[in-house]
Amino acid sequence: MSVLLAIRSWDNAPWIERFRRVLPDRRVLTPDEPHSVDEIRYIACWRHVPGSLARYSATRALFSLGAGVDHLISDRDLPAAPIVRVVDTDLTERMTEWIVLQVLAFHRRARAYRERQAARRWEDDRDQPAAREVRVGVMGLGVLGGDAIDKLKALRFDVAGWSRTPRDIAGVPTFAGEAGLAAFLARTDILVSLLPLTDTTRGILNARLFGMLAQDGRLGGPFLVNAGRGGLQVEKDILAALDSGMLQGAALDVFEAEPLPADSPLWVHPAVVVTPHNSAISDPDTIAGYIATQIRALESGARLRNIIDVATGY
Ligand code: NDP
Ligand code: OXD
Repeated sequence: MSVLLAIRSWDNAPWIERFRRVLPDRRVLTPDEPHSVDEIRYIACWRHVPGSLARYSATRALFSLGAGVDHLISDRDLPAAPIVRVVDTDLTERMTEWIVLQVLAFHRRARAYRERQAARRWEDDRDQPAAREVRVGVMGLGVLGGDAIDKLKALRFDVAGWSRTPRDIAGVPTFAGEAGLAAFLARTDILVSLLPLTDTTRGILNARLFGMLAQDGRLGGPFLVNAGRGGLQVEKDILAALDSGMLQGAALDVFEAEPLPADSPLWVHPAVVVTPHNSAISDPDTIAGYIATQIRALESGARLRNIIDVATGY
């Protein structure tokens, strides 16, 4: 009944310590510790080495240590076990903080005021619109998109949402699928992406899509906020759209290649905000507790929660 922690690109130590604390009755180990393949019943992973998990055929559940599972299901060679993702209030609220921060910064022209301050220029914008005059479009109406919408609505932004299948959200216009995309984009001044990376969403944030965003809004042109995945965005298209004025600014937490290469022009573009994929970190305390609860529930006969659908990819 051992638990394998297959983690790359994050520090292992806090995870091992937390998992051992919440599951004191079993072995918690990393792939490089001596173990037998048959003792592993659960695997918790973040960007594991592709192909390295297939041999654990006694696995009862594969847990992603994040909300996204693209890092897991891009590996076609996994043990046949359900894949469970993180759904956690702590993670959700962290994400909403980041989204609200970026939306407010674009709405309240943070960049312009930083530049004016640097030049000691006392100049205000009498045409600052109110939040209710600014249209925010959220792509992805799942756990994260839903919470972001609630908080943006509380600030009185004019919010709409887009998802794969039709969703009803009280007081929010919603659009679905390819058929609803154009109408959704045409009423969007700040586009917020909280989509998962799947075969269908890869590269969706591209020149064609930027060209469909509203150009008649109170902010003088559209902005992009992406915290979904870097694979959703075409970075050369973002840069070209910023340079041509098709986009006014972009706040990006995720990138085609991570860490963002030192020579990426995104680092120095004045209209781009870069954060290092930390808009919503996975907190070892809460996530180890969440996974331990799931393991205990499964072993006492209950069903796992938050299993992803491999067919849709999220
Ligand atoms: P959910 O699975 O709860 O929601 C996904 C949403 O995306 C759903 O509304 C779904 O539509 C929609 N969607 C999926 N495919 C499409 C499509 N082809 N067209 C339109 N809409 C689509 O995910 P979460 O909200 O929990 O998380 C979203 C993503 O955020 C994660 O997959 C991850 O990549 C990213 N993330 C990033 C973090 C970071 O630190 N930067 C941290 C955590 C997550 P429908 O409602 O119809 O199913
Ligand atoms: C996640 C992430 O998917 O941190 O949770 O990106």
